[in-house]
Amino acid sequence: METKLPITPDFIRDANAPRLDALEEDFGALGRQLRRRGIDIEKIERQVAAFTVALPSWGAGRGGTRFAKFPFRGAPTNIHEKLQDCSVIQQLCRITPRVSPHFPWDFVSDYRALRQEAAALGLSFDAVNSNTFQDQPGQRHSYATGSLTSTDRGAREQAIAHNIECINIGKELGSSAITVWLADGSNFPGQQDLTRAFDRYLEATAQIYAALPGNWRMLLEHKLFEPAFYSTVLQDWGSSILAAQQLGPKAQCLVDLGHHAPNTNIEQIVSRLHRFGKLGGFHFNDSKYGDDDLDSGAINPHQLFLIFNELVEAGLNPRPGFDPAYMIDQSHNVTDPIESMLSSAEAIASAYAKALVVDRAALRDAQESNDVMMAFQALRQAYRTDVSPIVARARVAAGGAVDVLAAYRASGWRQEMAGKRKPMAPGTGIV
Ligand code: LRH
Ligand code: MN
Repeated sequence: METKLPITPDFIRDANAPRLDALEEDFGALGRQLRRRGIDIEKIERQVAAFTVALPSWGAGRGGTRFAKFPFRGAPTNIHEKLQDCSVIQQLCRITPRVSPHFPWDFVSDYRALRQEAAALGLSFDAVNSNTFQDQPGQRHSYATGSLTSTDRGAREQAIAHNIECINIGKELGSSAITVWLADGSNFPGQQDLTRAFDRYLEATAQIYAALPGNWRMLLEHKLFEPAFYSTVLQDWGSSILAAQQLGPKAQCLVDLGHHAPNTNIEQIVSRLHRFGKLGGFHFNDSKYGDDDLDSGAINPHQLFLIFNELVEAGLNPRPGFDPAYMIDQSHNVTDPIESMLSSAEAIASAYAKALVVDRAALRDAQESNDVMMAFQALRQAYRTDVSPIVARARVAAGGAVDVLAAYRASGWRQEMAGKRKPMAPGTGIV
């Protein structure tokens, strides 16, 4: 297969050349610091090099809110252009080799061709996302009062059929999971019977579950509120794990970091879901108030570290089916989406690397002996460790850039696309 990568490897090599000595110096210094702590930096670098996170196709475009969405020049407006931009991100950071598509936003006529197109750009496809939270032109049954949980049988069957269509598309794309997030819920007390709505959810998802190929997973994505503002059918991890246990082993829970009440202890939810073998994956982002879909690690990098601390513990104590799908899910309303996803991938890999340098023996001893301060300090020492030389060196070894943002800006990619791509239309909403 002829590869046509957006940025030439020579460009990246030339961009790196003046930065390599400093990187080696910083890596060496960190290596000596970690060796004093009994930690082998090469081992950490190998683990970081093996880490990957998927990009959301919808994150490559301009995001917006109900109030407005502000176009920018060179924005991608279809899946082909979004794959090009995702390839730029992968070329520079080397930890985002997969794209999670969303349907019908990414509908095309030939999915085999799309799979080959992605492969030529160094990309493959992660979990597919269904969409029964918007009505499409000419749609027979509206989702205004629900989709899989609607009291209208026609709407339920239409939503089930759409999810099965997404699975069939995913099979052609080489995916092995479907993420199901529902907007279904109510805005008024009494509007919906809370129990019957959940029963309809279980019935409808069971039909989607039955259509899953042997090796596929169904990732249930809970969310506390929005667009429903009184009750959401799958509102939290409790409802999600009950549904996943009822559905069967192929059903697991997906944790979108923005889908919880402020100050929720999300790392504890991660530990609970893992304990019962239902930790299926993540939508990484950050938030200060609601489902703000801000860049990962931009608001609360400590929470991201604590989540990866639980994931490292989970990796040391695996349960059946422990293979979380790591994906980003963000809305880029004011930044260049490529820069935001480069910055987010760095933040996510850094949180993982910090969790890998936790002195687990010291932590365990302090926990068992209730030495509260030393237990906290075992995590804090790792959190304040600047692991960026490890993340950068692993990236360069894989053909990426030392300084991803500097390399991206020097590439002139966005300006080049501004000259080639049709302008995006102003509007509102997430895509
Ligand atoms: C819902 C959600 C879901 C996606 C959508 C784009 O808030 O997190 O994962 O389908 O954003
Ligand atoms: Mn999400």
